[in-house]
Amino acid sequence: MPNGAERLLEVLAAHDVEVVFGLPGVHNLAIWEALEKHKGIRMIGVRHEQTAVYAADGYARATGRLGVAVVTTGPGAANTLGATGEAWASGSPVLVIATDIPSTLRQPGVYRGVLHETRDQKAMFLPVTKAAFDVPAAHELGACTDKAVHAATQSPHGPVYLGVPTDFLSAEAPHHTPAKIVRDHLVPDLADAERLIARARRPLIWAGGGAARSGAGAAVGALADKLSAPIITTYGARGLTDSPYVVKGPVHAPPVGKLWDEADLVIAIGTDLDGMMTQNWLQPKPPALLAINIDKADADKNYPADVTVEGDAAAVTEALAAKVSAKDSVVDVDAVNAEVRALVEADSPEAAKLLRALEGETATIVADMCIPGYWIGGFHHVTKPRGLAYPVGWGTLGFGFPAAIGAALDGRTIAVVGDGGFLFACGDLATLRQEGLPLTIVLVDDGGYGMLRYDQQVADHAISGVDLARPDFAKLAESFGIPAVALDGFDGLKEALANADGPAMIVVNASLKPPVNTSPRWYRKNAT
Ligand SMILES: Cc1ncc(C[n+]2csc(CCOP(=O)(O)OP(=O)(O)O)c2C)c(N)n1
Ligand SMILES: [Mg+2]
Repeated sequence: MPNGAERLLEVLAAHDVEVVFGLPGVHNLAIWEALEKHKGIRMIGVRHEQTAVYAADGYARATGRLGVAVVTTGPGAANTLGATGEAWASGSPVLVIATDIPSTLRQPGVYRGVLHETRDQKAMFLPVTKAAFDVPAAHELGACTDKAVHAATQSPHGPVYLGVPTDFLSAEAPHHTPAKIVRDHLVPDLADAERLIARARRPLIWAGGGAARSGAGAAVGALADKLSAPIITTYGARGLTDSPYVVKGPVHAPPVGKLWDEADLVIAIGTDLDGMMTQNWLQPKPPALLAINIDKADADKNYPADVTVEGDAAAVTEALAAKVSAKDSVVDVDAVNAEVRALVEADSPEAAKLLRALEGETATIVADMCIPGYWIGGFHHVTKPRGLAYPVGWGTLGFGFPAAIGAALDGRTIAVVGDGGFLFACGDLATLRQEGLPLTIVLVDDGGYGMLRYDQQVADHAISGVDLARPDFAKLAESFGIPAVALDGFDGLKEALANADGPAMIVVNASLKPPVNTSPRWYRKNAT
């Protein structure tokens, strides 16, 4: 009979998993042995466990599929927590499989000093996962893996922890027939929603990550068409639809924010209207709010909804678009977009050059929590669904490069990172080289933690701890066998991107001012 490790892979393969990201340890080695037999699954060996989960997350965001990470017990599992938290806050379908100490050596509640032992490894993951499971017995390994995959991939998506005592991987494990994942397309009664829309003269559509994950782009475009309603996309929904009603800028830019203020109905689709988008809820409560969300609690936790439609964003929006009557156009979206472009040019000509270099880019872009990343998150017009991954969920610096490794499994990818965040996972240049992935790193070197330097300036603090010694990044990349060029400013960036093929790094020496979508520049202020 196959062992636990083989059963684990069998269940993953039955759920169409083709790639996993991992780092071996003595406890999980049976999985590498099983991979030798199971040629259908590709293991991308990474250089730190944070990368295993970031890459799984980047893969999940780029493809919409399950991202899987395999790590070892104790410190290996703990090393994934920042990345797991980012996947959790961004609702990414990620499965973190970590081994645990042998079940035979465990004394519940007692730390005995077994190699890699943690008193309660699963407990570390509870606050940063949608669900966490410990496999209770070897014969339940298949069923438990199946349950974990279901939890991660069933809406609302999220990361799931699966803890496997190491001895179960080599024990006999009976066959388990995985259950098919079925998506719930049921559309509830829409009468209340229709009434709310019928009354509105100036509706606004606000689409979030849930809309993107359910593939609601066409439906959202159709609804906007019908209602002549502008569409504001959150960071998690950039590129959702190519509808001409999409506003090409963040709601933190006053001409876009005005659309919210002047709307008499906001139709919020697959979004929780979070603090990062709404300037910590300083956007006023809209006169009417219609929320469409698979998770009712998520739908109106931040702004009370007049009507909540609980269901799949794509299915509900499509049905609604078919039912509502057409409305006349009240908002000139092209004029708003022109205003936004002018604002960027006036605010930061250098940032405008960065954005121009990326205009029309068809590669997937993965941005880090760096100033160029904030500009891209706010102002880059993304040309395809899932075309931008950005760690706004948890604000996780160090996401950009390792998540891009996962995204690059799906095709050409550009990681935009700063000199500070890149060093979090620079060892994974070795992974990039080893796997030969189509990933170009655009590293903007401003001599340190530029965003924090700005925070210190506006707070009138001393400039301290933010100017950093850096390596010669181009030489660093070249030492891994990755070709690199260095530019002064963004002028040559478009050409350098066009010339980059396979693993590559472009170092840009430049310093940008943070954009209006970063919190120190939010324009809405508390009345106090
Ligand atoms: C895990 C984590 N640690 C620290 C921070 C705080 N932080 C946000 S931006 C930033 C500076 C990033 O520097 P760099 O990558 O060079 O980008 P820059 O701001 O210079 O463009 C820091 C330290 C964070 N968001 N996440
Ligand atoms: Mg920097």
